[in-house]
Amino acid sequence: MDGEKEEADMASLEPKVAVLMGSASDADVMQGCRDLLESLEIPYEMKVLSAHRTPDQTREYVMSAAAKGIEVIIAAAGWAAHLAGVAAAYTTLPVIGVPIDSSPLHGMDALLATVQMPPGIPVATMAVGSGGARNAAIFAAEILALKFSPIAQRVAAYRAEMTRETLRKAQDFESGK
Ligand code: RP5
Repeated sequence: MDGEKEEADMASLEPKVAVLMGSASDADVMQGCRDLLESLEIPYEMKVLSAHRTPDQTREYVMSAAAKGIEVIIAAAGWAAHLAGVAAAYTTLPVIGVPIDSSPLHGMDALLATVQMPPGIPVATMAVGSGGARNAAIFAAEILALKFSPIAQRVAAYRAEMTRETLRKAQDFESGK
């Protein structure tokens, strides 16, 4: 993409990432995902859609996502978490899955349901819970960074800051502060 078009595209407020959650009750776990998308200045929209409870609406949303400018889908769900897999079935956009630890099995059920996709329909599955939610935002940013250089710069800056912060904490610990 040439520089001018890239800038114009980035300036648009149209969402580039869709964050789907199986229930509004997943919102707290997904807060870190939202925070990071915002700090990386990535336009996104959130939708509560369930593979099991609102399958028609889920299908309709995912099938129309690419046409309205969505480039990456993040899908978070708990229990028998089929949301990411169902989303991946209805689009060739990259789908990032976040298994939510909302069930009595603490997310092990959601992890297996999200990661164990049959050959041909991949879901890029993150860690269970809030750590995975944060990584989903970073992974989405890394995908978009291939196309939008301002996002690539922000991802690199985020990584550099994390390294600085980690070294600072290590130094404090090692010097007994
Ligand atoms: C899943 O069931 C949702 O993703 C959520 O993690 C879990 C519980 O949903 P609620 O019963 O709280 O709506 O589909």
